[in-house]
Amino acid sequence: MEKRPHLDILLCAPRGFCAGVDRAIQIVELALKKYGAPVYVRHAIVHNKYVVESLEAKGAIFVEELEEIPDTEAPVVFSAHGVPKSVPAEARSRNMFFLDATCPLVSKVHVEASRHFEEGHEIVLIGHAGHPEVIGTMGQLPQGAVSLIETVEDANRFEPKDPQTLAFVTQTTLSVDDTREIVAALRARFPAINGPHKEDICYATTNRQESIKAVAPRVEAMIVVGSPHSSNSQRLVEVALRSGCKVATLVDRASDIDWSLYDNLGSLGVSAGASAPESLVEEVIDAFAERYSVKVETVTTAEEHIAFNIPKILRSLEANAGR
Ligand code: 0JX
Ligand code: SF4
Repeated sequence: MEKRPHLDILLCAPRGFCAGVDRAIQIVELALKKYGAPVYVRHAIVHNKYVVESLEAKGAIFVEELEEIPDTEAPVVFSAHGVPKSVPAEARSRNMFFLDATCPLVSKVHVEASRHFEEGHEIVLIGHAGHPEVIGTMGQLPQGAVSLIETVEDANRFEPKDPQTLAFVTQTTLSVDDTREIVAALRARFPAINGPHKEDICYATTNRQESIKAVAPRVEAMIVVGSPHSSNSQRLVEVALRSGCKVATLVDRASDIDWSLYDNLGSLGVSAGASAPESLVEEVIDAFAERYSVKVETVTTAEEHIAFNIPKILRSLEANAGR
């Protein structure tokens, strides 16, 4: 039998599901258990194709806007990324039974933005145009109250109404390094700007980027498990490339691997975005194990022990789950 070549796999830890994703998926699953199908979900509960398809198979129906949902008594879940204020308002006006799966760390940014607004600050949001979290955060306040800044160039061009009453908030899944530069550009121009100590990037985003930084310089290639539209997963690929790894790709699952990139490999780094299930990481490692004789070493750069509460109305069921 042909001898398989050796491959060292360095597995990043932490990787994969964060507390906000875990909570959001549980909300849909518990709602399905408690109320039965269908459960409507506004926007992909998290940006992962496999998660969405698995929930669809259990009876979840995904829509982009509430207007796509017929008048119904079925629960309607808002995705982990958060929603503009107009969404719960519309749901209430239609007497919908809704469950909000917005990550508490995204809600925290909403609260911060609202506080700045009440204090009379002009608000800058650092984030990516069109992303649902950005739409949700901007939508906490009246139109025009929040200006979006995506790059250092935007920060250098930005003209506030009054530099003395400026405040900033950020998207939670940004590149830590890019955001540091944008914040520095804003602080240099507007020393009085109000904001968090560093930014609003969450613990999970920070930890996953840190672990990539530890692994990427040690390997010939990196694979990040995650869907193409997942912002935090895309950032992990960028971080790997910037950390000196020549080949870094995002794959939804093993069947998406472009094997021409992984010929004659001696070492590979593996990580996963905050919305990617661990089963798909295992699937990717197994696919390499079919071609290589693999040795897997986990590189741990942080420990995570965070969990978020499930909405009260679903909690009794959570305690009974698995019985
Ligand atoms: O595109 P994102 O990284 O914001 O979302 P994803 O991939 O669903 O990750 C989990 C949700 C993150 C919210 O902050
Ligand atoms: Fe919450 Fe961070 Fe996960 Fe987003 S990536 S859902 S902010 S914990």
